[in-house]
Amino acid sequence: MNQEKAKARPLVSVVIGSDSDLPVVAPGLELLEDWGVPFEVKILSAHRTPREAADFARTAAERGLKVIIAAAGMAAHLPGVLAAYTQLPVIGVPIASGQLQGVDALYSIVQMPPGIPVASVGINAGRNAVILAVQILSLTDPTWQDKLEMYRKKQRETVLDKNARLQECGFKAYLSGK
Ligand code: RP5
Repeated sequence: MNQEKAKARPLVSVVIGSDSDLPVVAPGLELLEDWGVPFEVKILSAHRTPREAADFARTAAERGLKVIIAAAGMAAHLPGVLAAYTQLPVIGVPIASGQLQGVDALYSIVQMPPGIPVASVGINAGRNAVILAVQILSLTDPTWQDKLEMYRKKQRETVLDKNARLQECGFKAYLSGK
């Protein structure tokens, strides 16, 4: 089963600008693994490996990919450069790094010129990028709808449990963990 999964053609590509971004996207990668979504993760830089980044994006659709998640920090041009070379949806994840801690990357990712859009999630919000990517996949494959529904159900139960505990013990005991 695991070997079959390993052979499956990736539907989602998670591209990071540097290996220093990997810890930030790791929770999202775990979610993809848990849900059994075929994915790949690559290090490609808009500035340090521009040719390889362009080649990746040019051939992404023909390799069967459906969505690209691109995470980068600082002058985060990676999502925009990839979007320039493909018509696949690109979701950008601004990474908190450098002196501006992700505000630079956020502005860089959201302020695409008209005609070449990139969807942006919040700073370091790799998990949200993955959920959005799977929502896109679910438009054409109901397999993923079940995973998304389960995830929402679990979130709902967690919040309701917390609220029940808060009502029962009051805010001071809740805060002290008693
Ligand atoms: C960006 O510059 C990367 O995405 C990373 O967030 C940041 C710093 O890169 P390293 O110097 O850690 O490789 O291109």
